[in-house]
Parts: sequence; structure tokens; C-alpha cells
Amino acid sequence: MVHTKGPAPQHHDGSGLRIGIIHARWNDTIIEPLLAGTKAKLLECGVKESNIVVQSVPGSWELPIAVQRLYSASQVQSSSSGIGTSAGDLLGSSTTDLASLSNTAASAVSTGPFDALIAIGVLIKGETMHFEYIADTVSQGLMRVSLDTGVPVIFGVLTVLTEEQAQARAGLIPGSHNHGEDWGLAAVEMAVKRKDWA
Ligand code: DLZ
Repeated sequence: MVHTKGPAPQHHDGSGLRIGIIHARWNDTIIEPLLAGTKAKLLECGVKESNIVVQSVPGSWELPIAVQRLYSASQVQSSSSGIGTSAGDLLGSSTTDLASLSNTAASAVSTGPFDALIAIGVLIKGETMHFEYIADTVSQGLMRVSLDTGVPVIFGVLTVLTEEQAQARAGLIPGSHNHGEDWGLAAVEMAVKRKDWA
């Protein structure tokens, strides 16, 4: 049995927050529980459903540009008083098998700048010769977006050697823990602290 430890949890009030989630569609059987765990924890922290925007991209490689565009779009909306293109429109609606967990551009989501963004992807070494390149570049890209924009970007990208390791981190193996829950908690904590540190 594979066990992984999460951080000591801190619970913060997410009721005033707006959170964006962007997930890759590669390895969707792992992505789905991770996304569900992330959303469940956000809701448990008090984030309103209407303040959670979910969008998808083909693979993890596309996560940094998507996070950057989604955040920029949300800033444009807030400076134009909500008139104009929605953040969802700029990325296109999410029309995957994960659709039940994702918003579409037409959903009744709020507008305004995001307080935190969560990038979710699953890279399994056995499946790609490019594993190291993608993992390294995506990690650096997501950190760059976070530092350039000043908005917390939660690193929800699993970089694992086997499908079994991925399943263990998605809570799919008995006794294992769903890391998506940690990412939801981290997003709320960092969004609240970012406001405190402003
Ligand atoms: C091409 C590719 C491969 C081989 N493996 C994965 C993977 O394990 N996880 C993932 O999220 N994406 C993978 N991709 C897709 C790339 O991330 C990207 O979507 C394509 O190369 C198109 O730019």
C-alpha cells in the first residue's frame, strides 16, 4: 500500500474568494478524482460554487499559458466593470468527459480577478520520453506566472513514475490520500494570506 503525507492542514475562510482551476485532460481517470477532491475542499472551506471557475486544456504543457491567460482575463473584467469577454470565453468552454466537474463559458459564474489559481495535470514517466522536459518546463512556467502576477498558483501537477503512484496520489488506492484536497486547502490559505500581506 502506498501512503503519502500531506501538510498539517490550516483552515481558512474561503467565502470571499474567487478561485480558478485549470486541468489537463491527459490521464483523465486520475485527473477526475483530483479535480473532484480539489473542488470538494474549496466548497468545504466556504468558497461559493459560483466563485469556482474550471477550465481544461489538452495536456500539462498547456497549463502555464492557460493559467496566465485566465488570470489576465479576470483582471480585464474587473477593470471594465464586468462588461466584455468572460475569462471562460478566452480559453473556450470545457467540453470533456470531466464536464460535470467543469464550468462552461455559459455557466452562471461570477466575474472579477482570481485570488488564487490551481493548475492540475498528471505526468506519468512511463508514457512519455519527454517527461523530464515537460515536468521541468511546466513547473518553471507555473512558478513564473505566479511570481510575475503576484497571484498564488497552486502546483497540482503530479509527476510520477507509474500509474499506480498516480492512483495513490488521487486517493484511488485504499488507504491513500487525494492530493486534490491539499491543493484546494493550499489555494484558500494562500489566497487569504495574500490579501493579509497586500
Ligand atoms: C504528449 C504528452 C505525453 C506523451 N504525455 C503526457 C502526460 O503524461 N501528461 C500530460 O498532461 N500531457 C502529456 N502529453 C501532452 C502534452 O502535455 C501537450 O498537451 C502536447 O505535447 C501538445 O502541446
